[in-house]
Amino acid sequence: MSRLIVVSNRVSAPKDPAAGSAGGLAMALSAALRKYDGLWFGWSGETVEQFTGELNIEDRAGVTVATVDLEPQDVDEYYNGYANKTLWPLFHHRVDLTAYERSYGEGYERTNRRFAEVLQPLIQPDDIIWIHDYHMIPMARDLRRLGVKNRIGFFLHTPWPARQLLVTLPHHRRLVESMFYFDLIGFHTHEWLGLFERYVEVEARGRVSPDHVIEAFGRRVQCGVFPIGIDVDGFLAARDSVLGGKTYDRMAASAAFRSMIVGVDRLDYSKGLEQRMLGFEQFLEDNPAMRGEVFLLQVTPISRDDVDTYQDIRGRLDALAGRINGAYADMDWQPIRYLNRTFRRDQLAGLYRAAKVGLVTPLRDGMNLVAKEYVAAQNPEDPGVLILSRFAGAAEQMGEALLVNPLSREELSEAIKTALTMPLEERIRKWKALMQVVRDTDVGIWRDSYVGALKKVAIRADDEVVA
Ligand code: ADQ
Repeated sequence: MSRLIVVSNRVSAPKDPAAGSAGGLAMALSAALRKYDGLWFGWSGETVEQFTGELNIEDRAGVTVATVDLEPQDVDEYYNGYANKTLWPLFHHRVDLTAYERSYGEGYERTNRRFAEVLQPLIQPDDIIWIHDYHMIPMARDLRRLGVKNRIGFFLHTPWPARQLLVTLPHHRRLVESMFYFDLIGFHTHEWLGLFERYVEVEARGRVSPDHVIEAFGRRVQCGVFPIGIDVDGFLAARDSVLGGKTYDRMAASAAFRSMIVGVDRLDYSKGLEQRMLGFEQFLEDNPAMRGEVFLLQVTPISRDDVDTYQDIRGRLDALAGRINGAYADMDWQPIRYLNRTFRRDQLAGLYRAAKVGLVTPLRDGMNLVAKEYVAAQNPEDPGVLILSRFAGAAEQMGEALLVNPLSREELSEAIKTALTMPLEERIRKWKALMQVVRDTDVGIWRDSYVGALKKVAIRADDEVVA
């Protein structure tokens, strides 16, 4: 039987799955891998003075993980640099925040080569390799150069950017060309796949077939859409656990006759947190009679704090929450409860369940799992309402949510009012449709359909292209 080797920058299989971790990729992959015979390979998160390529192998909650330490320079240039300061903002349409440093690109390529060199001896002939996310785009090319003939797939967890933005990246063609060493490239949505195809057609004069075989740079690659989701049964079990129930009761008591709106996001500029707070402020301004009756619980763990843009936005959010609370709070009511911490999965599920509204308003997001978690946690007899940014990948499937433009504070204000006053029958009708989507895109379905497609790819990246 072939093994599945999953590769991602950070290997974050939690020691206790119920504890969870604040990151969509980590949650999805640890749920997906628990059922597979295989290996998860990536960076340990640690540094050593000089790179040795020595592997640390251990078992974490049933998942075998193999990690390697990196040099501080790799971490600066590859991880904090090219991945987090260049590709992340660029792929989230933030050219204004994108760093175009040559040394970052060089560090990125060097570190990917190092990963490939360490992984290659672990690969057995029947293994299939599944590489994740923007940190690892060139790695298939590096593995092929080392003679690896196995099936290698890639999945992008972020959006793919519009061509007009991607061309601002020096060496953008080199980056895209390296993707043609994979056998299968997966995206969350048709929109991201369409943007990738458009880039290839215009910039590389490539050809796209109706079944998404893309031919360019003298090579061919199969592409496809595989929308990620959550571990639905696991999440329902977390909601119905003792701690899930206790958290629900505690929040219901604390909300006492007030409606809770919940937001749960890593502290990241792509999540639209400032715009969300401003939209909520607009709602308070527009609806004086509802002040005192509603509050926003915004749970936002600190993320990527080594990168200065993240420190900047953290400062701005602290100030904004403080200003809105200062302006609107009363002696027994505060409009925004802003928390920089993580919660266990069961607590999170209880929080979602107690909230009348889930406010998920990223400015750009590959998918967004919080939208799906919020829906899954609802009480079917009296469900809350999901407000969802039209710019999240999830909006392509979750059209029954209240879709908003997160940049418009007026739209946000109106959507909050609509959600809070929505009749029960309409809430139930919308929730049922959304819950069906959540079930149809369960993380197990995502994993099996991707791996199944990778095993079946007919035209291999190594096949010669006939002109
Ligand atoms: P993220 O940008 O991390 O993921 P998202 O999909 O919303 O975004 O996943 C976040 C995960 O972290 C959720 O499972 C959430 O419950 C958890 N989380 C957030 N805050 C938390 C807290 N305070 N305590 C505990 N858990 C918390 C990236 C892409 C997304 C894509 C995923 C998966 O940016 O677009 O959906 O990968 O592909």
